[in-house]
Amino acid sequence: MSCMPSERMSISQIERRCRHVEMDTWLQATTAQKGPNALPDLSCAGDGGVAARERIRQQALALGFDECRFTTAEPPARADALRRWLEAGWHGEMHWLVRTAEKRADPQYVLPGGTTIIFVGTSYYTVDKRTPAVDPGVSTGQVARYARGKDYHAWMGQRLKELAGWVTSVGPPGTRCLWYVDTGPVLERELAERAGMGFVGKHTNLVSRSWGNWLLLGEILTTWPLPPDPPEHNRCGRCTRCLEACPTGAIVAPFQLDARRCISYLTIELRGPIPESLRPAIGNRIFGCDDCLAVCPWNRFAREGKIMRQYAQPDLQAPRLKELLQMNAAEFRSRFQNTPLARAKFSGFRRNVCVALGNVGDASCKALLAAVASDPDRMVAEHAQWALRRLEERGI
Ligand code: B12
Ligand code: SF4
Repeated sequence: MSCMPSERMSISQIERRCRHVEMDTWLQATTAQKGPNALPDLSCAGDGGVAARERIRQQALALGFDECRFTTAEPPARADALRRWLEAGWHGEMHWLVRTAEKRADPQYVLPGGTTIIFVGTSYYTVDKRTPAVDPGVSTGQVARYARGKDYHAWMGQRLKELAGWVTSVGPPGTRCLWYVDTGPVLERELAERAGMGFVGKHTNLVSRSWGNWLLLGEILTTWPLPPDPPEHNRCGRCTRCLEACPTGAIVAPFQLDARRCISYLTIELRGPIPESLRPAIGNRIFGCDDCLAVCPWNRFAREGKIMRQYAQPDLQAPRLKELLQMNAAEFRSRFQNTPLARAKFSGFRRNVCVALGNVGDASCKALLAAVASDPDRMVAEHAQWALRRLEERGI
């Protein structure tokens, strides 16, 4: 019988199936001692924890993650870079990064007594494969690839929670675990590099030699001491493609991103008006941006992941801008509430759509923009007015 559990199996189903695998003699031995319903005993670390680490990795991959790697819970060596980044004000209005800076600089503040960080990665490469069928005359918007589907915080989080529960139950007595997908006070990219998942590229994202630039990260901090995997190191060489590709010049130097210029920040995190000088460069990007990731030569190794496809939403491949601006608040909620797009909120999302319509729209957008130009939401109204001026500048 194969030990390739399907993605929808629960931990106990995976256990039941794996228990029958001939090759997994170690697991057979533990279950034989403890009876058919017992969890394997991973707590004895006579081998320095190597077998336990490999069993956890196997479990993570069985749950659908594409990567699982381990590092210690020691502080990130480049935590000073975060402090300098915050001092320079490059975080813009993301004040929560200031509030959690101390924790980000040392995982001990997050999980006292933590010894190990288990990183998981999911490739989101799949969703970009289909070419959307759109009428040539219709203006469409671009949504960042990671966001063209159901919210990864939910579906990665559900699996990570399950993995963390299992690790807690099979670890030494008293094992504690904390799991996060994106939202934890953890310098994920640097620590994932230390776990050997990939390297921090000049655009500041983690680049994998197996998956390219399209990995989403999550992690479990645990008190269970497990041996770390070997770290990765930077492999950019002389390449500077990502710095040159950024439409707004946000990557001001290698490894230095001024988030206030980054289209991802401007269209997702920023709550107020988008600085006028940056609006033309945003083009038709209505949520996030992939330009620095897409040009990276390491994408030749990009591969489809195991789970993202089932969460893809084809209607986010090339959504029609006019339709988006016609939605009311309730329609916005019902269409996007389980997708990352909800983060921009109704007001921010309409602001983004106005900018895109100004940049790529045609004459047929004018009446709609004129109506929105007197919207009760003053920020949205101002962006619609800007879009009308921009259309004029473009000779429309
Ligand atoms: C805040 C945030 C943002 C902000 C700021 C981005 C940034 N670069 O910091 C904004 C909104 C702009 C953003 C955008 C995006 N984000 Co974001 N974001 C985060 C978040 C929540 C915190 C990041 C953080 O701590 N920033 C502070 C800065 C200082 O940290 P840093 O850049 O990692 O700093 C390190 C490097 O600069 C490095 N460094 C400094 N000097 C040097 C020198 C050398 C030689 C080297 C090697 C390294 C190095 O050391 C620093 C400290 O470790 C993380 C989740 C998390 N908890 O980590 C997700 C996260 C980084 N985001 C993610 C994604 C997917 C994106 C986008 C691709 C989304 C999109 N398509 O629009 C873009 C990418 C833009 C970009 N080029 O970074 C993923 C990245 C996955 C990956 N493979 O790397 C993360 C990890 C979320 C997740 N769990 O998957 N994001
Ligand atoms: S595009 Fe080039 S410089 Fe940028 S992360 Fe990829 S390899 Fe490094």
